[in-house]
Amino acid sequence: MATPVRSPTGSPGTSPVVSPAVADALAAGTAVVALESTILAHGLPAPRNRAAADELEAEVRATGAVPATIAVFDGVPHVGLTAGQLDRICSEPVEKLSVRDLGVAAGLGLSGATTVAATARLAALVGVEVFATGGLGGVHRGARETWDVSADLPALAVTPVLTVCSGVKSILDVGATLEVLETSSVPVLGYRTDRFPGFYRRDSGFPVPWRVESPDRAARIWAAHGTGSGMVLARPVPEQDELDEALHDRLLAEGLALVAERGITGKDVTPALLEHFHSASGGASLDTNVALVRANARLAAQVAVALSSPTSGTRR
Ligand code: PSU
Ligand code: MN
Repeated sequence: MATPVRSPTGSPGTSPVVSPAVADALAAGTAVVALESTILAHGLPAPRNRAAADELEAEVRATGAVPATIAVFDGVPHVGLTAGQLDRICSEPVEKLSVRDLGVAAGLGLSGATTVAATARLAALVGVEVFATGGLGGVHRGARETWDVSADLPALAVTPVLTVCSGVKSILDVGATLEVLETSSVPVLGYRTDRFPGFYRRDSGFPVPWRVESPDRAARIWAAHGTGSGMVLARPVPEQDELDEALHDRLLAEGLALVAERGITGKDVTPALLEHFHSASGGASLDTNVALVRANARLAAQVAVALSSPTSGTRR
């Protein structure tokens, strides 16, 4: 087992292994996009998750950037995975690792998928600035009693990474999540929208603080941000892939009731709700989910390319 070291950002853990393709790109100043693995291991069912893993990387490559999917194997974080490592994440029962779990995984030699929080942390550690995912974790409904607030929020507050996502799921308290992002000095930009996206739906019911029209503009804002906190670029699901509103509302009510009934808590809440959406919608939510992450991977790659372009003047 590798020797645990203190990372420069103060998190206990083990130095990440960077794949040759990602290391070359970073050395050359080529665009790199980090991709999350919890959506693969705990957000999408097999075998669709494995196909999605390839589709996401292909979207990034087709846009001219290098994909860096991130996960932990035998205690060691890896940035940029082999096909065999993607197979493991998508088929083996692996842990769900947030930032606090990285040191535990190192010490116990565990393998796991990384959440938004842990993926962003590891990306920042090796110098990857742009990250694509589906939805952020946030403040859960009923958090006033349960205190269930995703570690994604405090991580974005202190991690200099631009996260491209489709907002947050309506399984969360969207208003409270936006308030915490504001408190955390994390700017939230809507991509060609004035409404904060609600993952399966294009409009969560809340406005987005700022709007941008192009990847280049998002890259400029990111280059100027520079406070040490992260930034969120929220892209709504493509119109043709949006989940039907009535179906969405029914699945949400059922899912929330099911979690309460079964007494599901902690890190099992989000996967349980997602699983209910997928099984009870006959796969419709799955199509929506994959479509939005693919679109986010493409947009993230466009922003990363704009950042690394020698003529754009946006690279820090
Ligand atoms: N939101 C989604 N799909 C997901 C997740 C969030 O729409 O798969 C995953 C992400 O990895 C996120 C994590 O970081 O769930 C948040 O989990 P929790 O709520 O336990 O912090
Ligand atoms: Mn939680």
